[in-house]
Amino acid sequence: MTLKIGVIGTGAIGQDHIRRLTNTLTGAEVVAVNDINLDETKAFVAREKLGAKVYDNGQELIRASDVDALVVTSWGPSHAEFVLGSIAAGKPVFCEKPLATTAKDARSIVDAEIRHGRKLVQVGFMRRYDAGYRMLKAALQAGTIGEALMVHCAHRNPSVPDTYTGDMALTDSFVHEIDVLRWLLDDDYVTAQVVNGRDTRRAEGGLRDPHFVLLETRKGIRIDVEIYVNCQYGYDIQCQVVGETGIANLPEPMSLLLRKDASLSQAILTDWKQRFIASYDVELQEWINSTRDGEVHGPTSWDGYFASVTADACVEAKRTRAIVPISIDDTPAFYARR
Ligand code: NAI
Ligand code: NAD
Ligand code: ISE
Repeated sequence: MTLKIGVIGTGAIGQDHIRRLTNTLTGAEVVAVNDINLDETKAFVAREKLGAKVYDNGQELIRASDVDALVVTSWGPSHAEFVLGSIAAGKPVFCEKPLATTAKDARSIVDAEIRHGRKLVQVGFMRRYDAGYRMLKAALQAGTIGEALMVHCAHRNPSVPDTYTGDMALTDSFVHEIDVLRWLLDDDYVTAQVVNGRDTRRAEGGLRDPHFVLLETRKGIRIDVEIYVNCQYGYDIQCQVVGETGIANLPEPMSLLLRKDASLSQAILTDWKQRFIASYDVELQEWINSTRDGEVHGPTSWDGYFASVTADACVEAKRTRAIVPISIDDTPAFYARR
């Protein structure tokens, strides 16, 4: 059976996901699309020669009888409304990160899903599907470097658009580290601290940039993450785990090592779309397959809620300059890790 998908939000990643669902992956067909920017959606559907029907209302698209499952790739603040709509319709939904822009909204999704009684939500934390992060996790599980003690990370974007404002470094970018490190270390966070240094002159509209975040886990592991979203030189994701008997680094993306013009050089990517291109494919193919089999298995709405609680704690830590506790209920049995 082909999974008939409705996509809400046809911006940067929405268009990318529609292309991969249509041209790269198997078992799915995009039959419906919606975006508040209707003209651009219609132009995109025509440009790509898609057979999808354009809806002028997201909730109407969710309820459409020929839509089996939803992909939500609209602006973050609109995610909660569409995920809740999908749960109310009893339809599986893949929602791009963040699940919601406040912990309160994320919690309402968790509660609605539990009331519904079956897992319907998967959150777009695609780094869990990245071959490099999977190698790191396998090494930790095999005890290759003993127990993890500290983790040093960097999340660098060359620049960000005007729509990137306020605390999005924490709620929109850092949220990837929040999820992937929790998965990597099989641990939860207990405190957060945020430090701002000297701001780059490239940061506009009152943005603070860069940030340092310090997290402490239940097991006592210390994590530091630099988030620098106007670094200019490239899109660069670093992760180094310091263990008792060695150090493991996230592999660099493959690229030619050049000896030329009296230089030894290696290109650095500049676009997040390229850096995790393979992970998005694996993530969405697994989502299609598990949805067709009856239950989604990827990052859950509980993972999305945990990420929102942690991001909210980081925003408070930034504002107060204090070490902020991260407290959350135990994982409900409904979301027990497989
Ligand atoms: P974008 O701004 O290019 O696209 C968002 C689209 O959503 C726009 O076309 C906008 O018109 C539409 N939209 C906003 N509110 C809507 C609503 N209420 N109903 C229907 N359409 C609505 O943004 P981008 O970069 O594509 O990001 C979209 C989402 O994907 C965000 O949640 C972002 O955090 C996430 N994302 C995830 C990435 C990843 O690596 N997993 C990478 C980039 C974005
Ligand atoms: P974007 O701004 O390019 O696209 C967002 C789209 O949503 C726009 O087309 C906008 O018109 C539409 N939109 C906004 N509100 C809407 C609404 N209420 N109803 C329908 N459409 C609406 O943004 P983007 O870069 O594509 O990001 C979209 C989402 O994807 C964000 O949540 C972002 O965090 C996430 N994202 C994830 C990754 C990742 O690596 N997983 C990368 C980029 C973006
Ligand atoms: C964007 O929304 C993403 O999700 C990218 O993966 C991230 O690196 C970037 O900082 C976000 O704005």
